[in-house]
Parts: sequence; C-alpha cells; structure tokens
Amino acid sequence: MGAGRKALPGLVQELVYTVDHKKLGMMYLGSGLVFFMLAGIMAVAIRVQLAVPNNHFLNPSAFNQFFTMHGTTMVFLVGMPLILGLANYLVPIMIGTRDMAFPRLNAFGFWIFLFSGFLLYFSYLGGSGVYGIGSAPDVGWFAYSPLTAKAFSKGHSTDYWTLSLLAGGIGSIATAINLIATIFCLRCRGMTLNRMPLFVWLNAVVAFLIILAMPPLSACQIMLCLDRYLGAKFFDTQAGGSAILWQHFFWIFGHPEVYILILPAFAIISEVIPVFSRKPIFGYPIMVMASVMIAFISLGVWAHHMFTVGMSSVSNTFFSASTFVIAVPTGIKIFNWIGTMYGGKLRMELPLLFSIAFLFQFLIAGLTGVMLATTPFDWQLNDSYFVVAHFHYVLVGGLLFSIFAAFYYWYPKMIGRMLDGAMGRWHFWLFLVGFHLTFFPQHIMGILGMPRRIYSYPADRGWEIGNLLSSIGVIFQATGILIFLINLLYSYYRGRRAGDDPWDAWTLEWATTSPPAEYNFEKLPEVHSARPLWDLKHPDEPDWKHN
Ligand code: HEM
Ligand SMILES: [Cu+2]
Repeated sequence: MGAGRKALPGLVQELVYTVDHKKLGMMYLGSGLVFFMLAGIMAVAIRVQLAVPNNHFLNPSAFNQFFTMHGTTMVFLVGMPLILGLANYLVPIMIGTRDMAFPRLNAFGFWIFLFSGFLLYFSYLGGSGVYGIGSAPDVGWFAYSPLTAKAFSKGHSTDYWTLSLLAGGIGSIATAINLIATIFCLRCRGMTLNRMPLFVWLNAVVAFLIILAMPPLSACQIMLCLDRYLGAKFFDTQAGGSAILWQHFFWIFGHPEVYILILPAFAIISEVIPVFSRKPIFGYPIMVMASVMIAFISLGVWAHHMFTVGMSSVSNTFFSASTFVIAVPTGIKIFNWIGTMYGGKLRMELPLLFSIAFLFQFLIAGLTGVMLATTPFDWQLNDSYFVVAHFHYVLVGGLLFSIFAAFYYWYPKMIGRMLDGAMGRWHFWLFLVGFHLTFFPQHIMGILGMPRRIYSYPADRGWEIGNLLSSIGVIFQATGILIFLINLLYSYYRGRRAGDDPWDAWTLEWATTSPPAEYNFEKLPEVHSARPLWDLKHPDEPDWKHN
C-alpha cells in the first residue's frame, strides 16, 4: 500500500497468486463486504414490501427468493468470510509467526468460498426452462423438506443452493484445519497456551466447532442431491423417508453455526474491552473454560429449533434444559467483560462504543433466547416475528456490531491509517438507532401473532405501526452502513497515519509495522506473559513478574 500502489492488472495477478495470510484475510473481508451489500439491498427490499399492509412492491415469488438469498448470503457469504478473514489476518501475527501452517490450503479455502458465492448467485441466471431472471433459491435458508423435493422445487434453483453450501462447507473445513495446525504448532517462543490472546483461543474453539458441525451439513446436502437426481427417498415421506430427518441434520449443523458466528464476536470483544479499559481481561482462565463449555454444549441443543415438529416430551425437555445450561457460561463471560471495564480508565473510542452496544444487545438476545428455549413459549411464538427479532439481535446486535468494532480497531494495522472518527460516530449512532428501531418492534409484532415469511398482510391485525417503524429503521441502518463504506475508502487515501501501535495495545500484532511487512516479523518475537507489549513498555512492572 502507500506509495508503491500497483496498476490494476498487476494487483489482480498478485491477488490471484497470493498465499499470504494477510492478503487472503483482506480478500475475505472485501468479498464479505460486497456480499453484505447485496444481502443488505435484499433486506431493504423485503422491508419496503412489508412497510405497509397490502403492498405490491415485490411479487410473491421475488419475495420468497429475496428472504432466502438474504438469509443464505448473510450466514454463509457475509458472516463466515468476515470472521474467517479476521482470523486469517490476525491469528498468525498474534501468535508471532510468519504465515498459516498450510498457505496453499489457505488460498484454496478462500477461492472455494468465493466459488460457492458465485454458484449461489449464478442461480439467478439459470431459470427453469427459460434461462432468465427470477429463479433464485426460494426455499428459505434452512430449506425444509419437502419444499426442496423435485415436486415442489422444479428447475435448478435448489440445486444451486445445495451445491453452493456443499462447496462452502469444504472451504471452511479446510480453513479450520489450517487454523488448528497454525495455533497448535506455530506459536513463537514463550507463547504457551495460557499466554495466547483470547482472540486466538476463541478462534481455535471455533475451528473445532467448524470441523464438527460442517460435515452434517455436507451430508444432508449430498442426501438432498441424491433425492433430487437419483431418486433416493431420504426426505420423501410418501416413500418411507422422513422430512424430520432433514431438520435433524440441518440443525445439528445450524445451531453450532450460530456459535461459529458468535464466538468470534466474543473474541473481538475480548481484545477490545481490556485495551480500552486499560486493564487486563478479568478471569482469563475462566473465559477460556467458558468458551470451551459453550462449544461443547452448543453441539447438544439443536432440537430447540424443532419443538413444534412433534418430538416426544422427553426430547423436548432434554433440549430445553440443555439450552438453558448454555446460558451459564455465556453469563459468566458477560460478567467478566463487565468486570474488566469495572474500575478501568474507559476510553470511549469507536471500538469500545461498538463493544458496549454489543454487550447490551447480546444480553437482550440471550434473554429472548432463553424465553424461546422454554418449550410452551416456543409453541406459541415459533415461526413468528419474535424469532426474527431474536436472531437479528444475535446476528446484527452481536456479530455485526463486533465486526464493526474489529474494523475500527484493526483497520489502522491493516491499512496503516486510522478510520475517520467523526464519520465513525455518525455510523455508530445511525446504525444503533436504526437497528433497535427495526428489530425491537418485531418482538411485539411476533407476540401479536405476525408469522415470519409472509409476503403481505391485511390492515386489521394491529401490525401496521410495528412494521412501519421497522422499515423506517432500515433507512437509518442503510445510511449508517453507507457512511461506514465511504469511511473505509476515504480513510484509505486520506486517513491520519496510524503508526505501529495507535491504541497503546498489548498483543503482538501491534509490535510489527502498520501494515505489517510481507513476513510479519523480521525476527520472530519471544514472549513472557499474556501482554508482551506491556512488558516491553513497562520494564519495571512487567506482567510476568506477577504470574
Ligand atoms: C449480518 C447481518 C444479518 C444476518 C446474518 C441476517 C440473517 C438473516 C436470516 C438467517 C434470515 C432468515 C431468512 C429466512 O427466514 O429464510 C433473515 C431474514 C430477514 N432479515 Fe436478516 N440478517 C442480517 C441483517 C439484516 C438487516 C440489516 C436487515 C434489515 C435491514 C434484515 C432483515 C431481514 C428480514 C426482513 C428478514 C425476513 C424475515 C422473514 O420473514 O423470515 N436482516 N436474516
Ligand atoms: Cu439454536
């Protein structure tokens, strides 16, 4: 970057050939942002359609395609690349090494992710019969059987969806294996497991979760292909198959997937809060243990998505109870983050602002989650807008807010310039207000009985005000995002120079230049505590004296 910018063909060639974890990390982040814009535009279209009763802005089939593509894109093409991009970029530098364990596998992981994204969007070109617009997947992001059967899903849109997820799963498993090998084999001297930044710990846990949760997804995609192409009958109830089988496979993946997306958010928050409170993280070993517990328990709660399919009451009770249990380690974490801030010298910079909003919003998401885990409550509100509100508090209020924190925190490292603070504050406040305006009323609309995925609604149900507010909120959110994107570009050229360590932070990525050199460190570092840079800056009072 900086002075020696390359001409476009040179740059493209460099990116296509690269196996450098930093470039691949930024390519993940860049493509994640592009897909984020696509999925965002679809979200806006959905909300315009639902803003007023009896609306005809979209036609019903376009509506079905939009919410399917929005959900699928956000989970697999926005959430996944943004978290994997950050992990790719940061993990090797944070553990003081020069690259991932398998750089070529790393490039493979990125390209197959991008391929899976193209595959999903090519569906718009491959119509049923005529090749035209209007044939994207429309079976919802969890694609329940029997909607995906040949009889109900003609043409190839569902095939694109299946193959895209299959490819994406292979890519994320490859990257997860790579992260595990990197974290467990390539740490610099002195970086024992209990000195690793929590960011690295949590990404290790996420990598294990990916390896455990993705194969069931791939398995059920393969079964669906067999059903659709070779006349297998896995999910065909009329031929002795089981529609519920799909749901079990899907949610054995789908629930841990939520944690695959939210543990990296925890990882980001766990780096930001200490640095901006000027205190080490409170209860480091407990944080690690709680993360491992969360991962374990998350593998055993999948059927809380299935309380209404008619499982036995023993199953319902088991899955309800196991879901409650997960609130314990999560609660511990929230206490520890607050404990870290408590009595600290808080610097209200943007990374901390987004982190505090995260804490508040994730708490609400957790509470509505516990409510939904209560079987009779879920019988009432399953597939209502209450659920839409809940999962957006997790995914937007949790994941997305923490990703913004990450951008403000690490952009200076990646680009060498600070993001503009004034634009950052506009982004923060507009997005905060818009987010709550959009998703808070959806709790109430759900309680008033509004089902999710309806194309339109009559005017006499009492849902009008909620829906209108919800759609107005989207305008705020979109404006905030627009300012953020402009900021990313503007600061790339005009931002204040960052220097190596603009936040006076403690982990190794701040020990190298901004942006880091090709090989990260000229001489690999050696660490003596969990805060190596603190030790350097305070030779009289280093951390390692105390532990
Ligand atoms: C990272 C951010 C986001 C993620 C991960 C996400 C994820 C999802 C998912 C998984 C669905 C379910 C789709 C389905 O029911 O088939 C969904 C639906 C929806 N999302 Fe998002 N979303 C995000 C951001 C947004 C934003 C910013 C908005 C509004 C501006 C939005 C509005 C909607 C709407 C209106 C639906 C349809 C609900 C329904 O009727 O089922 N989403 N989203
Ligand atoms: Cu779940």
